[in-house]
Amino acid sequence: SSSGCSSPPKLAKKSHYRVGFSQQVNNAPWRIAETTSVQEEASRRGDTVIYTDAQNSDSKQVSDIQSIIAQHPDVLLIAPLTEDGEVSAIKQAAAACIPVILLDRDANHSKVTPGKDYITFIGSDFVREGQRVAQHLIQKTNGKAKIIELQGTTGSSPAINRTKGFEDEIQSHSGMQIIARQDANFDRATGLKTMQTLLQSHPEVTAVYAENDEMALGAIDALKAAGKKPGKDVLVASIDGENAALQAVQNGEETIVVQCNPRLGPIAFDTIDKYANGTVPQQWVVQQDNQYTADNITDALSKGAGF
Ligand code: GYE
Repeated sequence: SSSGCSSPPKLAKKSHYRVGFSQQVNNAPWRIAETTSVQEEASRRGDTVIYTDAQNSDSKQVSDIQSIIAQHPDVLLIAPLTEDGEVSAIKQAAAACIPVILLDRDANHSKVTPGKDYITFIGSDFVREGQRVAQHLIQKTNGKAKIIELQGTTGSSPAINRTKGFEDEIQSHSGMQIIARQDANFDRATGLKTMQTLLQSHPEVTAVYAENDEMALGAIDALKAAGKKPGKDVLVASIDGENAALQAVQNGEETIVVQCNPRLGPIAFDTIDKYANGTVPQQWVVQQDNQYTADNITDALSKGAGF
């Protein structure tokens, strides 16, 4: 590249690193668990974190990343809000010879390439998560359901891939019908409002697929307010594994929660170590996920599975 460093830039081995961490938003259990995991792992190692919170804004996240670049960290962790929104900032970091790792969400591979513009993406298999929800609902309903799909933030890698995994999986089951799908921004209040509106036009709904727990919990409140029993009249399924959703599995209001494990700090810092030692990581470091249903929820809760 014109800047004179390799692609991706090398990382000199040190006993302690200054690590930039650009978080997209920090407003709900999943993100707070992720942020805590990164901060705790850094302090365990005596590393320093330069932390920013973009408050759900692509443009703020770009300027956050620019301000971190100006402080010359050894390495930069980015949890990008959307697949396209932070692409320019990822390239700016690389041009400034700062190696980047994408954490929890990926970027658009037609615009940036892992192993070149950034070291790797560390996060879950979102397609698989969506498939797991679909397989459970197909089995639970004998392949017959009228589904409302509450989608995550438009343009984000988990929303794109959870939709794909779920919809590809139900495609061969003609009785599995999506009667409405809408973006509810991975947010509980938006999930509640969206579900209230959709229930008026689609009272025949028999299942809700929420692409994260927060939206499912909002949908459960909307169902109750409309006089419907979640878990009986309408099956509710979601992804993440936060405490309140695991409680909903325990009390029968949710039929499945597929885990998306937010504890990414140890994996991120291990990957930094490997890279500094000269090992080129895989282009995708896959986080391992569990799933929770009536069959294993008591055991999972006793082991502190939630967050
Ligand atoms: O499922 C959701 C959060 O990017 C994997 O983002 C993450 C998702 C997670 O807002 O709750």
